[in-house]
Amino acid sequence: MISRIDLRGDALPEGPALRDLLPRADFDVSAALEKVRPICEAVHHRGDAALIDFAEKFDGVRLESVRVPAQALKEALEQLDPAVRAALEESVRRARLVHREQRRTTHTTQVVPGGSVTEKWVPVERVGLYAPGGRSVYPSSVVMNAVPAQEAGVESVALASPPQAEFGGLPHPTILAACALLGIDEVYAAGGAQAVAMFAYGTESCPPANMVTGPGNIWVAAAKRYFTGRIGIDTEAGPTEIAILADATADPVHVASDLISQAEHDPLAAAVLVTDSEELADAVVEELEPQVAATRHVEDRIRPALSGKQSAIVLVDGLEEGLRVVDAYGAEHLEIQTADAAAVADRVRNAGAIFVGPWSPVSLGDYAAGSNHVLPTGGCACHSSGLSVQSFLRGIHIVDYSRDALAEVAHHVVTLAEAEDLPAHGAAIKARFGWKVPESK
Ligand code: HSO
Ligand code: ZN
Repeated sequence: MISRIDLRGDALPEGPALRDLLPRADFDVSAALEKVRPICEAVHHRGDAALIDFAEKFDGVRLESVRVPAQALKEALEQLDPAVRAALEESVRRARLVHREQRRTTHTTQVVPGGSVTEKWVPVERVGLYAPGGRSVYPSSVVMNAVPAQEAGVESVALASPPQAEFGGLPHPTILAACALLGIDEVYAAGGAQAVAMFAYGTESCPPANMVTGPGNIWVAAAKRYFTGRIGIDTEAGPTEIAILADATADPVHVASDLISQAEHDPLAAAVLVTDSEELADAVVEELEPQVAATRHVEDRIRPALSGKQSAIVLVDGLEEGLRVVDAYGAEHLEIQTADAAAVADRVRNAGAIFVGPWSPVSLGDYAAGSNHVLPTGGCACHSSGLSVQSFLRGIHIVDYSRDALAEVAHHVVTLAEAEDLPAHGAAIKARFGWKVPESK
């Protein structure tokens, strides 16, 4: 059900060569770009009419309007299962605790007497959140996107989610209920690339947004790439990944269940176990079969995910090598199931989020740890972080120098301007001092 990659014996290769030995899904966003271009341009030129046509074509429902009426949001929350409501409320409460502490404060550096640089943190004005429909109806992802945006102080937060034929063309009721719970009252029934285009260009019913965040399928990822530069995005978000670094002390029952938990998302989801213990590897393989057989999304997602080329058990010579492997892989989620797990976790450099020890499974982080579950996939953890308050803020430098403070450094500015063959830059300084470079003190 899951392949093995045996890296024991020879020394591990360095950098990209090591990465090439590790499993990863094909998720070719650039190939999807050409397909989303006409969709995006149709929304540009025909606005709401294009969104309504795409809903009919892709979602099988003819909409009267793309904007979800306030009444539908209210009713969805009223009809939400009270246990789900309580769980979502706790998820929101914990996420707010963590994300509130990520807020940045304005800071002024007095560079010289009379010369200061202030860094002022300003939230993005308007953000469009995306919540998938179909196989992945995740109210938890509404929480994970909305909470950091709200804690950052974003004034205008709208959400789009695909229209569902079985709910009369509205997005899924749990998505609507989550919006109502979070105070998001501007919701659109739009899915896929066309929803991203709606936010990027704006339509008659939806004003344009400065940024789009949220998970989605390859079409959503491709549309985000199409609009990069015009709007801000979080990440392109590929299929979910779990890597587990485990030694002989790990419990194979936990390891197997955690691998399956993320394989449950998608046939392209990745489950990777890195271990120096062949006994653990064997015990996990033995555990997988009965646990897989006992769960729900077996044939459509879990089996293809575990047996796909993106998943494997990687055998290494020891913990040091294991750490090199997980760093080269840069997993979206990394569990550390070893002796002294906290110390091992502290040494990891590349991961979207790290889950320490036997009582911190990824499922906890998906819903209720307080951490964010919108995380970099596909190795992007080597250069990017997950969604946070910071994602929705811009740090603006405010430069304020007096005459004396400028005079003091003027000769350096003029010298560098000359060195770069940009004399007009230097002249902008000299013009302020009778066209002369002030004497340096
Ligand atoms: N593990 C997914 C998020 C999620 N899990 C939503 C359950 N619902 C990507 O981090
Ligand atoms: Zn998950």
